[in-house]
Amino acid sequence: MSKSATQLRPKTETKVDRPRLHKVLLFNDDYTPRDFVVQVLKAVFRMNEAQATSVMLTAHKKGVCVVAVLAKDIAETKAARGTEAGAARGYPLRFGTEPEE
Ligand code: TYC
Repeated sequence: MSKSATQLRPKTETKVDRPRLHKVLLFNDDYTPRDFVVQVLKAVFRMNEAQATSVMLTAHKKGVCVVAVLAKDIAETKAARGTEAGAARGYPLRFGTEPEE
């Protein structure tokens, strides 16, 4: 009696790690105009005016604010776009990323 194909086939458990999420952080500075920060948040992170204003004010008051929690590559791309948008206008606006938990 031969073993069935199912028994012969090596057991292949596919344990895929869930992609780790990264926080996008917005850092305060003394030079970037508030309105410009709001514009960048709306354009890059698809926030509405109220959301963008709230995030900008939190960064302004506390020094830093979590903008979004995203897959690593998307978080890094959006952080870079935000920082580049500021640099293109001569502002020191800075976004960063860090792994969540
Ligand atoms: N602090 C800036 C100002 O008073 C505004 C600002 C807010 C800049 C948040 C950066 O992440 C920031 N013009």
